Amino acid sequence: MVSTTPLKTTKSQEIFNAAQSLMPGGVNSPVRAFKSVGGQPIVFDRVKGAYAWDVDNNRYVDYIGTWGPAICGHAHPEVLSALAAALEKGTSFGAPCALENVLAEMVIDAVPSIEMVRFVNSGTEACMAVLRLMRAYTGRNKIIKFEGCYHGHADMFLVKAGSGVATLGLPDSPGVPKSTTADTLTAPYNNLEAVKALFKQHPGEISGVILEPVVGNSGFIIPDGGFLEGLREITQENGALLVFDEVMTGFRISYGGAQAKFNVTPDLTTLGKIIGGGLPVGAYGGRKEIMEMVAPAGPMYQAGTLSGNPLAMTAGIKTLEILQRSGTYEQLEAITHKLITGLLAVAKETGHAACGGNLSAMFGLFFTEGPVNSYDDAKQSDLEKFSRFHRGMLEQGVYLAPSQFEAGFMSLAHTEEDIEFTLTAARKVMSEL
Ligand code: KE4
Repeated sequence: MVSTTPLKTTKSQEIFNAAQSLMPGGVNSPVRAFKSVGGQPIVFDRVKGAYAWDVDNNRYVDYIGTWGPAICGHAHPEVLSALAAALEKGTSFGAPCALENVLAEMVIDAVPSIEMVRFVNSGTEACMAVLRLMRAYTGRNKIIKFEGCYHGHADMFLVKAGSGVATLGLPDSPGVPKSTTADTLTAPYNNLEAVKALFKQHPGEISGVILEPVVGNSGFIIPDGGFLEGLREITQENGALLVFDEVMTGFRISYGGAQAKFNVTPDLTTLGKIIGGGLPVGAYGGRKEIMEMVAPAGPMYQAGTLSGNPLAMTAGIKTLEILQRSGTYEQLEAITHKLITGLLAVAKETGHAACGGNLSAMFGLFFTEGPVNSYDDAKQSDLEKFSRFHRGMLEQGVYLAPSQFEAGFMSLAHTEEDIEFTLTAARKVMSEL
């Protein structure tokens, strides 16, 4: 049923207003403040399966899934009961525990590039550490990242994606000294020539290339045929490392991540989100000879109080066990494809230029003819229309990422009825856009 009355969000507004004086922007992560789509964010009370309820008891079909971890559905009963049992033994040890071995073996078995892994507490931490490892292993300082790719909020990655083919990094944020980003080079995504030019300009200085093998942070952008293979060749030719940041794509694009899907094996990989099953976890891993540089096996220092804690390990183990079950990724591909093709059909029906797609349980939509192959293309799409679409869908009980420069996340809990509900809402909203 498509609702016609505006949402009652009194309690959300009260709580969010009070939060303004307590936390910067009233949030603990900027995207949650809805700045790029406008309007008041809703305050969650609880989540279950494919749904979220706000503090005014409005229900939403949730396509964010806490930004990826909830691929099995929110508050999965098997994950919750495993956590309840683990809680009896305490929340954190700060000492080795067998659960770390279990999750490490699962990750090593699943991800082609990973022979050894280190757990940390967020994707940002994983990317910070992998950058230090790239430099420690090669003895070189420069890195190449791509415009529109996000690797967490560590200084070296907060680089203004400059115009032109290749840009020496300019900090994106105050508080980041130019010296910190001077070694961060950027190139447009899907542009191998730009990468070759950088290696030509800086012979022997570039430690490696880091990228989202499928981009979720410029909106949803897939690699052109040959792009990932080309990066593999160029890095090998230049004695540099290839690093896939699979914090978002790991165990989502396939059980082995984007690297398994595209059959391109990087030297190092970062993970997060899904491997923590909703609790704080990140990880970095790769070839043993590289990973053995990490303390205390080697000289490269990295540490963390809560790294490998039993609760996060438990939630991650149970989540991967569920994902290992047969038919999982076929189900995710089928239902996500049904959603995105439905949304594109509704856009066409209601006269809006739109493009988009999915890879397994990750999807995206832009209001433009497309195709969208880079961050520059994404920025040309109709951002204002996206904001109105987002607000309209929220009013209809559908919770989409509050920024055009994010991706959508499907779960095993979403049903055909949820897709029909979403498409009915989209038809109403798009016909009024
Ligand atoms: P965290 O530090 O947020 O766990 O991970 C950083 C990170 C690293 N690499 C990739 C490819 C990522 O997508 C992320 C984090 N993703 C965002 C969503 N675009 C997290 C949501 C947020 O910032 O609140």
